[in-house]
Amino acid sequence: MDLRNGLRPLGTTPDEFQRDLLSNLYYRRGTTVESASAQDAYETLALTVRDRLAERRARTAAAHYESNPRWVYYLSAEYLLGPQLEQNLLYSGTTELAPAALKTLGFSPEEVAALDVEPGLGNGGLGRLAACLLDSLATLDIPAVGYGIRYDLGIFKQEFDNGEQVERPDDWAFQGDPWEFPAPDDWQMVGFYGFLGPEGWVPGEVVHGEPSHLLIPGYGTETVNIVRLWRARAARASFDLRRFSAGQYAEAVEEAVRAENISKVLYPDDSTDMGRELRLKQQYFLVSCSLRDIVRRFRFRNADWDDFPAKTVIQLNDTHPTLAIPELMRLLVDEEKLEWEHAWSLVRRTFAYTCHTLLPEALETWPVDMLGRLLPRHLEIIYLINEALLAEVRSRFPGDLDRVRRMSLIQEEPQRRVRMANLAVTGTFAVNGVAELHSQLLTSTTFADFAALWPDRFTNVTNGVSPRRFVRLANPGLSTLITSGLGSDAWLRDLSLLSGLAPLADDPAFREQWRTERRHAKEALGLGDPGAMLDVMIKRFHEYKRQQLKLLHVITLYHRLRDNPERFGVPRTVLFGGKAAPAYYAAKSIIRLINAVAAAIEADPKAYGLLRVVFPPNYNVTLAEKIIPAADLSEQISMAGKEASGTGNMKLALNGALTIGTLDGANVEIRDRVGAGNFFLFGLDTPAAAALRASDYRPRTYYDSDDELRAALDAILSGAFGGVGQEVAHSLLDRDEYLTLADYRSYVDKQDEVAAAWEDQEHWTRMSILNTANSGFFSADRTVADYLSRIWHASPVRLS
Ligand code: KOT
Repeated sequence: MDLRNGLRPLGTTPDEFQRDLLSNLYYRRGTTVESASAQDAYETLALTVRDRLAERRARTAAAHYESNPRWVYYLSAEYLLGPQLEQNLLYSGTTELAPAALKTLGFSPEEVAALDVEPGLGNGGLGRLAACLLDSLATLDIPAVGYGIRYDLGIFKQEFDNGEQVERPDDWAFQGDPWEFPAPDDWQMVGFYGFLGPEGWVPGEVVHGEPSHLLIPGYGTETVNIVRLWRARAARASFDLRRFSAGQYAEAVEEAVRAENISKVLYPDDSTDMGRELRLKQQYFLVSCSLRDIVRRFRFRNADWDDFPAKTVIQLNDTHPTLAIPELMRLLVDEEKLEWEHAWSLVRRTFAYTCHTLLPEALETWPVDMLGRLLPRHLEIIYLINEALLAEVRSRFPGDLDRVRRMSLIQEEPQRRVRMANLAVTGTFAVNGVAELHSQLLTSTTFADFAALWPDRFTNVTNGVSPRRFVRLANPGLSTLITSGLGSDAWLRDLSLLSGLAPLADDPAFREQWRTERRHAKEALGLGDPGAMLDVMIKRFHEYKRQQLKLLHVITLYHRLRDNPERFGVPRTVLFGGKAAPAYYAAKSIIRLINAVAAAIEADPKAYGLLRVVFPPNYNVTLAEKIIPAADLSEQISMAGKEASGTGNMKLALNGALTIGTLDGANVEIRDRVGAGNFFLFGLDTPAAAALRASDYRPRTYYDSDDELRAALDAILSGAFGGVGQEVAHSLLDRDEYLTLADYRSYVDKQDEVAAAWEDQEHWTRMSILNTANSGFFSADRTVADYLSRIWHASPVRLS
């Protein structure tokens, strides 16, 4: 087959690229060189780059059609894709061509790159993981589609007003998104509410889903996959001309507004269950549009439903898309008229579920009343699934009523609610956690009952990150050094090759170069003295992650330098980055207090040149790519047993930061690989933390017995930081849910070891190189390879 359909590929010479850029400026942007704005230049460059990927996309689609492969569909309510321009330049091989071409339009690459707005369609780790997995799926030539929601407003923009977080809307696509291909012809219809009549479900409200897609190119291969994002639109006829003519302008568009609100805004929540009807509507909207699209695609090349599970695997990114299970049952039973048992066997062989949490409060449940009103047929289907589940439990564990109660899809007390995680485990053939420890804890705690019933269903797939985005693009200087050290850039597609750097840790000349590159990255970040240790804690704000522990350490360092500036030791810049959910008041108080402590230290001349706290607002992927290469110390200090995995920990270690951390999430695996001697471990482990939590834990005993801890908390309580943060101190002294005070001494002492290690820069550099060299396992390519061999069982389709 002619995969190019007779099309000539776009040119790869500087002249051809420049000619295409000009042509796009005239014919697609509709302007001229003389009148082009920076925005014109940016959008024209984006189109010129996008065309090169679109050409590969067309050939990918043709090859996929030809081979009728098994497809991986990734369903996720969030994608945190990061800025697109530099990635697409790299992946299309045009990075070198762009600057000269832009110059003919009169613009610098920097001013144009600054206009590339990142689509913030996710909150944090879960959304960024989805983006890294799509990158690796394309890189490994796996036929895959990501499905998500095209929120008009992404994760809010964080500003500080008097140190306090304020949230501003993130109107990311206000100027239009040059990377996006609308596909209005592929619209789907989604029903809500209504009733169950003799003919089945009659929805009371109907909304259209209109898709658009972004290109997901593979690196070092021709494959270009897509992520398809749905936007809610009113069904056409919903404009009420009668009301409009009568002057009721708002009422005339009411229905349209209600429909379009479904994809209006990303819920800015991380690791808690967000129980709101609009959120449930979003979830069903995503699921319903995507499943119909998946079925439509299946039908291109297949006729028999029995082939569906062999051609399709649908990965649920946490429970947010779990309604896909009853929705596919509904399509098969109500619309396709399959027998229930037949349909259930297809469904059960199609879906797999990834769990991303250990926090009980993050396990989604929906009020039965609400779900039944919004989706009456789905609730009925959930009840039927539950009947079969509970029958199986009773027959396997006769008389064990408590087990039946625990495993039921319906929680009865204090309110009847549907347990989405139980539904997800019941309707899938594979359930995975996201790090070894997490997967173990899932089967021993959260899903212990289900693991007893179906032990083979549970597995682990340790998270990973894109080495292209988080090393090559974020840290070009270090990447060049790695390539020269290894003699090849093959590590970008096989990150295990980084192990070849290990012998170079003993080479003083290489260590010198390593330090030079890391210093350049710090200078590029521009946060003052590049000789100071850059100590970073970048992640969403949550009490379990324990930014408050880092803050107590900062206050302790500050007290030490005030008492004894000559003996302070190594200069540090402590950098915090991250957002708190707008309604998470405890986390917002911690942010406020960090800013107050930063201001107090900044205002104290004694601290000058020794200690600085910086907190750049609006931490996002763009900012992460600047901070990570510059970091010396990576703070991964969650209470053991709470962080499912973490992925920032991997990005930082890969770029040569040393970790100070607890034995939590993927920290365990990072330490195993980089070596205990190159990792600063502290704190209670999971069993010890769980035991202390289960006992009569009294945080005040630590306050009473530790002078430095007491001084730090007293400083907050006495108003030393502008009277701010007293509630933070009280919460630690009275409750301390996450054992911050119990781990304080171990943490501060370990930080003293960190400082001592920093004094020996040759040794520190050795450890830094070994962190990079031994972190190749944490490539998302390896993660995808694990998903393939343990869950997806799909094969590559290569072009050429
Ligand atoms: C949010 C709501 C409900 C359930 C889970 C979440 C969630 C979990 N959001 N982000 N996560 C993080 O996912 C990352 C990718 O697996 C992990 O590395 C991280 O530990 C989770 O906290």
